[in-house]
Amino acid sequence: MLVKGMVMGAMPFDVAAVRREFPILQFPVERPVAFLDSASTSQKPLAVIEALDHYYRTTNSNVHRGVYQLSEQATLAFEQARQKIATFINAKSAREIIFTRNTTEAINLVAQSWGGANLRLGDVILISQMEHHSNIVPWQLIAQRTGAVVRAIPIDAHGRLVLDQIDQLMAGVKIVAITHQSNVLGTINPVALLAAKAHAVGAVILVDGAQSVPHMPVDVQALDVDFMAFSGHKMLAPTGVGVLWGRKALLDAMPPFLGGGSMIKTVTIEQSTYADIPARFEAGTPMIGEAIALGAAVDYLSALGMANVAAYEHTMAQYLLERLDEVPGLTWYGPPIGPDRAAMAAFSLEGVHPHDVSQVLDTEGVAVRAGHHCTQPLHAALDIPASARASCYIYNDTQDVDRLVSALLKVKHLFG
Ligand code: C6P
Repeated sequence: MLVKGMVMGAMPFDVAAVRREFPILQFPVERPVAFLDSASTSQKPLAVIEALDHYYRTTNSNVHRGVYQLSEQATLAFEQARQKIATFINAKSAREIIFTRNTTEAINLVAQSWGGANLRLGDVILISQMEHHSNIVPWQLIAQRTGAVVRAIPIDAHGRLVLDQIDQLMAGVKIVAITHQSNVLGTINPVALLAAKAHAVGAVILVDGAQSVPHMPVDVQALDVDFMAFSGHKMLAPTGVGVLWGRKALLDAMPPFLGGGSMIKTVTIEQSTYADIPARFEAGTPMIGEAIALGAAVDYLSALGMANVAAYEHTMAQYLLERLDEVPGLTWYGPPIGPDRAAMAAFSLEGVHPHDVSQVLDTEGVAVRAGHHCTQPLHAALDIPASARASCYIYNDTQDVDRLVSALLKVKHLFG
């Protein structure tokens, strides 16, 4: 299927061809799954599966250690993946790319390392009401250690940040830690504006890119942010690998997060000196095959073109919201369709618990997530204990959404 809304002059987005690249979407053969839970984790294309397989069949060995051929090949492939990721987000240098386990670890790294070195009693850490727990709890932990306080930007009825009072909210702020795209509301936040506000008061800004980097072009220099955290598994790569990007000058000045092998220059029983970045923040044997496979995922996404991915997903967002409007008693959350709305929708179905919704959808071969999606403060602000959530990616088509809506009508019927 070719879709409208593609970038001028670019190849049209052929979702049928994309779907064929994902083996899991062909199973079970009688009724392949309508996978609408990519905000949780994405499916993997053959190119990524094969990159991981190829690494273990041909190259497996430790990196930065051996002076034998296999180890040198593994090191080269690992460092090439780092360079691909740097190019993907327009980092100035591959040295600014730190491999972590996931977004969560990347944010904890900044909170503990940068926060431990820079936060003092009464300093403010500015987050928002729509943050994932991964961008709340690490800040609470460092606030407890340093005496800093956590403040949150509220959200409005459409699930957008309330920015009228932003200048007042910026008073005393040392770091802004904000999600680029909400994993529940689908809101795309104005991070460039928040970066300017942060810098105007001498603060730095960390962006939680877990839901943005997989879905849209992200240019860390154009956004003028200081740190960006994201997870490989949400952008077609395996689990176990994530990324922290940081400005070189900031990373250079930060103390280690974890201690161990690879992150040192010299060690005596009394003390150690530390390696330069990125090694300083990569203690122990890293996730080598996974990082290489993340490089393959970046190649795959780059070949599609991130502007094309974003344009296609915008058409899916529109279709999803329009079709959900047809289900009686359904309320979806987040902004209406527009440039700040992603292709996902968390929703409530009147009189039916989200877990029951999800279970009945599952019997129809439709996979959605139910619960609080690691955003309890957001659900408290929405005044609901939980929600069901459908989220799209490059391999979802309108038929997946049609199956979702038919199954939701069945849920309505079942629960009267
Ligand atoms: N959200 C979801 O279903 P990790 O687990 O470290 O890879 O990603 C954490 C994370 C951080 N920020 C945002 C905005 C996220 O959406 C997530 C992960 C998943 O919504 C799993 S809870």
